[in-house]
Amino acid sequence: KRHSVDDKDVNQSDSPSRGWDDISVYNAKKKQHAWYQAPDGNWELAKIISVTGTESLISFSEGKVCKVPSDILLPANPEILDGVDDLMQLSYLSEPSVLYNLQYRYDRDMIYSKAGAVLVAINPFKNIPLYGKDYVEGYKRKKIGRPHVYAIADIAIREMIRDEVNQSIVISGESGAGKTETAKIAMKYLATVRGGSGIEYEILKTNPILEGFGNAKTSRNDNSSRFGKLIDIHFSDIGKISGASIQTFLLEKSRVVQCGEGERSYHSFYQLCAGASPSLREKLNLKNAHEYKYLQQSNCYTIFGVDDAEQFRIVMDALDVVHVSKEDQENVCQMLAAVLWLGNVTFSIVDDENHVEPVIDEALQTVAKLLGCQIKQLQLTLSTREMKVRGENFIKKLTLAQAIDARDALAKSIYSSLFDWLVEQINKSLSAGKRRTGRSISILDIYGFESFDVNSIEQFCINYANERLQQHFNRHLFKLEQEEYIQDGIDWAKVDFEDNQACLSLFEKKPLGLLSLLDEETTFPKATDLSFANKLKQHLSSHPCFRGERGKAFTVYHYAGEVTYDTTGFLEKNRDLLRIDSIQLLSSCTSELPQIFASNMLSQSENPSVGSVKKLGGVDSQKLSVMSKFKGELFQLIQCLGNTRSHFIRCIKPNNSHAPGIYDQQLVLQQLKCCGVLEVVRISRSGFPTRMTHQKFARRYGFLLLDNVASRDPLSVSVAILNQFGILPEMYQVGYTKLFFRTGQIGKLEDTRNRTLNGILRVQSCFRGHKA
Ligand code: AOV
Ligand code: MG
Repeated sequence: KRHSVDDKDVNQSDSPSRGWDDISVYNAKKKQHAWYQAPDGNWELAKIISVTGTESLISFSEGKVCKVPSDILLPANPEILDGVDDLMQLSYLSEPSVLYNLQYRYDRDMIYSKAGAVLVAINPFKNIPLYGKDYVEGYKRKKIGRPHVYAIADIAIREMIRDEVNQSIVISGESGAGKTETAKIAMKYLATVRGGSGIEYEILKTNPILEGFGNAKTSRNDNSSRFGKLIDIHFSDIGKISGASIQTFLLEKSRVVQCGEGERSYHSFYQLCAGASPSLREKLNLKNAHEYKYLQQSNCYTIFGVDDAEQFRIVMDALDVVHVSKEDQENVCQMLAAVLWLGNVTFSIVDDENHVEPVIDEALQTVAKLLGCQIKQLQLTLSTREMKVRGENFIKKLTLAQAIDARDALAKSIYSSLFDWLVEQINKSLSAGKRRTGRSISILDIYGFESFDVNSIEQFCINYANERLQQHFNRHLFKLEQEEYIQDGIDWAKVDFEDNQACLSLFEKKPLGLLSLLDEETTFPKATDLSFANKLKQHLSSHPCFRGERGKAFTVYHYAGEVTYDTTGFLEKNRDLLRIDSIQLLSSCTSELPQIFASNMLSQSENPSVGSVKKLGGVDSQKLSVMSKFKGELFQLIQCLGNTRSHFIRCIKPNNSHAPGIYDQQLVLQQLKCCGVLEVVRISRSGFPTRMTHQKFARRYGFLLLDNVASRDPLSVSVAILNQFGILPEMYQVGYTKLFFRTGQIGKLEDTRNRTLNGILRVQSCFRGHKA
């Protein structure tokens, strides 16, 4: 197969403009440059030496020559277009042209490019001198016009003020692509140009806190965010930052109790172990990181170039800034230590039915002390489960595996409650006493599309979220396009467009969609992962975006590619029962935070804080599952974004070794596809992507006209050119101010123009030669 992008679309489409390759408008010609795809999938630039019949002889820069079928070549852009700021300026918007242009720029440290309205940011994996005061000034004063995060942030501010419309900056990309760094760069710009009251300083300080508690070293990023984040930055009437609020999504709880080889749990644990003062260590009975079982399992304690002790101080200072008292800071540390010690709790078998009880040792005693609960009560929570059967309560004793589950569940719920509590404190501080004017810029830093060898409910949630965001993205950009067409009086019906609604309905349809069926199985007592998988196959097999797989798996055709999900653990993880035993234990604690956690958990399980969840999710609030909670949050998020004007930044990771200067074509291509950049290009290609004002067009090509044009207006000159060159009527449209062309059309005119100009130059140099 020659190209991997949108094959499906290309084949399904009957519109001539929809194909990716524009074969219809490209004839291989001698001396032209063209793209050739090598067997390894990489594209190489070649020069056409000769064309015979359906074959072309091509040569590569290293001197190699070969004969290939002409129709597998793609046209290359003229050199003059090398490294243009905006991919849409390319005459041929093919896959290799896009890849090459981005690489050309990346090699020159121009990591930011535009794809129409979208900013593409390629992670440099090194410090590049594009930031700081001078650049901020440059963008603020509009002295620099090159694509940049600063430019996006600046447009957001201007449009918010000018149009009185709230703005959002939506950042996506895969793990390690640079989303969080980009979000910080945008925040810093806003703080620098629109700060003043001091609150911007507080806002910036939320970063080390959220990263400390919500980021971890993974195999793909030493500082990987394990949650999604939306920060709304509020502005006063005079356009100065007046406050902010933060919303987080789906913290990865499982990392607290387990993580893979070479990865780490949350930074906060290592920071505490490395940075706590001697008196705090004594109070918390704190040991070194490698003495805690939860941290031992991955055999990785440090991150190259990171000083956890120093980070601890930075986080504590940041907590000062957002008005978390010293006492509360100590409470936070106490909870971290309690989680670490919980992991060290061990069990011994106490009867001949393999029931266990926790061993009363230093670990159990320390946990009880840190939480402020009775040892007896803690023991009970970790070794029994209260069950309700036919209205009657009874106590079930736990086996070792069940007890470990209970212990880990407690650790996870303490940690995620702690995270939520911190976010709440930050929000209190950032909004304290500030009057809201309603103007805001929101920045969304959210996990991108994921596809691994084995995909579980986490990927299912994340990819569903991306599917939703993608629709927002498509519709938004499409609307922008549409507006421009309509403004210029162009016939809009000639542009066809298709979005990912089908895949979204696969998820959301009621009662027979993925989410409804998952929730239904989750509440069904006898259901198993297998019965869930079978149910999906039974009801959804005819859906175009679904395919049943053997055993417990199923495949979804996402906009970014197909992903096979393994349903193992889906039901259990979706249930994530707010174990009433944990809540009881925490509410019996004398320490302050556990009590707050318990009441928050209770209120969450009884009446979901988000009233609209019930309405939107349609699920019994008593049994609010992880998925329906997430779906509710996601709907709210999309609704919020829908009320803003969005600006999109797509972060791209150029290689998997986190090294500067390496550009892996296939990896970049895959991401351009996943984050919708190629889709933007496709949407644009499906319309009339090349635009030029009548004046410019007449100026540029008017001299090619055979009859005299001096006296005519730009529009009639333009029309004369179009006629003379036989540009087919379906290939262009004439707007009030601009001409709109289908992709590739301008290339033809450029060819003629260049040939003519070269001819003139040759004649001139001939003359000069004669004179000399
Ligand atoms: P992510 O947010 O997209 O991943 P990060 O923003 O954490 O990725 O970036 C990963 C690393 O790339 C950073 O720690 C920096 O070392 C480097 N980096 C990113 N952007 C820049 C930049 N503009 N200049 C210099 N270095 C940069 V994840 O949170 O894992 O999805 O879950
Ligand atoms: Mg991140």
